[in-house]
Amino acid sequence: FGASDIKSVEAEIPDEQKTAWKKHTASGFKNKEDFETTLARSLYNCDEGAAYGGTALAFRDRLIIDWNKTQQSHTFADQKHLSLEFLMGRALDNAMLNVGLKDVARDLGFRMEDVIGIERDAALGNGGLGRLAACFLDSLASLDYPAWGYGLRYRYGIFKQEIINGYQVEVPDYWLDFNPWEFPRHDVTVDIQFYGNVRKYNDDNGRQVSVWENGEIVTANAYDVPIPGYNTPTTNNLRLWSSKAASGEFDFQKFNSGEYEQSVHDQMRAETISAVLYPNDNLDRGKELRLKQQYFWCAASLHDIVRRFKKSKKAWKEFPNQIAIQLNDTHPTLAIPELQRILVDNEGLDWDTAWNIVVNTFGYTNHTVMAEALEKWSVPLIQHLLPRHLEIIYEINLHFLQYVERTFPKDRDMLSRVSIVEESNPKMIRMAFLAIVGSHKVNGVAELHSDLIKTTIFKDFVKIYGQDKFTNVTNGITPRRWLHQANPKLSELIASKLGGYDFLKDLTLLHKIEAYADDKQFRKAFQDIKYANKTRLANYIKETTGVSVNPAALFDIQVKRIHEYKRQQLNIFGVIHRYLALKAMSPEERKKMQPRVSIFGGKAAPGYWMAKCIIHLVNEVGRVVNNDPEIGDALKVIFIEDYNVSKCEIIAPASDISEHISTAGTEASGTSNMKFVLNGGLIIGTCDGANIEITREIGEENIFLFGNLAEDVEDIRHQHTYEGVLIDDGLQKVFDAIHSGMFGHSDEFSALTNTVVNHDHWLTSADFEAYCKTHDSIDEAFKDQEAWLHKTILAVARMGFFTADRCIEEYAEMIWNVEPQKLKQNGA
Ligand code: GL7
Repeated sequence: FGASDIKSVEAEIPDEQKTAWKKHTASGFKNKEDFETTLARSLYNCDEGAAYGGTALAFRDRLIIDWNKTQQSHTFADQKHLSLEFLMGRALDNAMLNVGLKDVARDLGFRMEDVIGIERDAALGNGGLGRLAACFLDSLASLDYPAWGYGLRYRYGIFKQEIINGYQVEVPDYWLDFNPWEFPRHDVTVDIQFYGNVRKYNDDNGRQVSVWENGEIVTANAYDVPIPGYNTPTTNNLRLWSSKAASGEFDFQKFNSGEYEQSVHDQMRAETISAVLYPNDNLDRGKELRLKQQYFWCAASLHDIVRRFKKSKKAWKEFPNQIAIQLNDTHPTLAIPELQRILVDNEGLDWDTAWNIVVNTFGYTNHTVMAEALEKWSVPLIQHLLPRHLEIIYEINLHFLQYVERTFPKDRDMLSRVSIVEESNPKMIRMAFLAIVGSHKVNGVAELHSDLIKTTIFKDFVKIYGQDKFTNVTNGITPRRWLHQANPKLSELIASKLGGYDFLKDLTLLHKIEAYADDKQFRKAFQDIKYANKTRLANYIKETTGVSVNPAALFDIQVKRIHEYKRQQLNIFGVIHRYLALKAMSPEERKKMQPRVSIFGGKAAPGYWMAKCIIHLVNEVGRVVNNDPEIGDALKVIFIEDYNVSKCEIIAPASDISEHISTAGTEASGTSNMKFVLNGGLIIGTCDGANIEITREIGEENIFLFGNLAEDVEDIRHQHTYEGVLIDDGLQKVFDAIHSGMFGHSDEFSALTNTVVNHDHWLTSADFEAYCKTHDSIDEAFKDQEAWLHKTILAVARMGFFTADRCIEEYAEMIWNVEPQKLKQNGA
């Protein structure tokens, strides 16, 4: 093709594509060669895969120019976001929308949805925590903040979920075979050390010097991913590290001495570090390889940051003014002793000067109060893997405890309560405590959560450091992906009333659509869009599960990681309760009931037995209910396989009701609650996480809250322990049905029912009645479609607060002390 005459090739191109090509060539590509190299083949033999590849490469090239300009202009002063997870989803659609050329691409002659649908999700995260990091990158770039994300380039992201015979089966997610969005930086490598020993000596000035020596070296290779801002040339960078065996003398020696096999083995061992994302959400499992991942990534990132800082030739005391590092949960906490090590051991700063720099550089975001998710590492493991870091952690702890002792001389227990080193057997390092001590600010992710950390797990630290060190930044979502991209028709409708798309950068402008809540034409359009989105999901459900669902039914959706605290079990028990009630009715009575589709989706961690039982029960209930001829459209139960970011883009716009029903006090914030409301769905929820602020913003008449309050949960658990669990009557009927074998062999579900009967730690029984009653009132409310529509419009109009842009502005002002840096139009 490359050498042939354009005329002869044109003859083979289908007409519609030819016109598109011509138009596109005129508007984008400079000449035939430019076109060929970008698309890497001609349009005439283009299938959807090739169309995706070509379009992605074309847009990638567009991004590179702005990316380079941005990186040139943001030389030294930046924020750095250390996150083990970036749940990015697909890039092409987002790149097209942010760059503003989606319409050009549409002309290429393919259905854009099909081309976009070819792309694999970049699924380098588990759930909300990883997706939050991705939303923040979008906001940072869109608001012109100079910022980098640093993460790991996992070869395998979160596993793909298949449902086989109603059970979850995990399949590896090898997503890298074609990834046009990453650029290997062969010149950016860092050697990372593990194991070895610490040698001490006194230098000429009598100062003790520590040298970490011997051990094993693994090389970190940088891969960069451009992050385009919306409607701005600012294009930031996400740097992901990949592990490789260190090349150099050591390997050569082995190779030359005939140990070829051994050198291959070393290679594999090294590559294992960045091979796989740990699939646990809100659970800590202390595995050595995970600690290796953490250090590998922290050390590579800090080396990179320090290297760039040193180029500026500024004094070390300037470091915290130039650089802010935000720790996404405790996973990057080793960055604290690592920076202290660099400053003291490598750069020769004295301890206190170095420590001052460290503390002023870091901020720590806590994302959970649940004990099982709080990271601890055993002292012997750290001693073995990172001997110098353990010394530094002990020294940090010593200085800290001396300060505590001076300040609270009478509180004898205080020292053991707040010590970074837990005096257990084996001793454990409490990473959250290390993160607090090593940061100048600590924040929670919703008001209730930020209050809870101050009154429970970090109570003593508030006494020690004062209130000011602790703050709140309520989570948010990017409206570019979660409104404009996922729900283009709604975005367009809003734009038509607000006179353009400014609201995508200032979401508070949404409040202006409140004026249209009673506007006939607007209401009709809004309702039609919801119906179309539900139809799209119904089609997807039909294609993937074979079950037909009626788009006119009430769509009730709970999609998120499967976890006992998120209480999908409460939901499915409620569904069974509804099914039993329907079965007990006469056909006439049944006809009067509000038809419902209960939709579930989410992955269980592979080792989380109870979560897998829940998935199995949902699928078995679906099998029975969906095939019950008496029930028909009155109730359908769907489990959507392999829930991920791109599926959420189809699901979030299609709900009437979504469920955010965690045991009060356990869900730090939740972010899908925001996505669903922003897309015109109401929510049923507990008084937990961001639900509380959503209620405040949208009005309590527009949300369905139920259940015990966080402040009462401990007392109820205490009661359960000492007086036993009282099983709700309705729930007892559900259990009886399960035990009767209605949904398959009841042994399969005994763990699920027994845990409620024995402890009810998650208050499933305690909240069951209120939950079912609230669903009844939802049915009632949904019958009045006019009033329902009014509620949903008001709710959308009032969601402005939940943009991730607001979060970034709060972090920038309260924690990083930075300002945006707009690129000049000429890129200078
Ligand atoms: C989480 C919280 O569980 C979730 O409520 C919150 O919205 C999210 C982002 O702040 O962080 N904490 C956590 O450990 N995971 C979360 O998703 C995995």
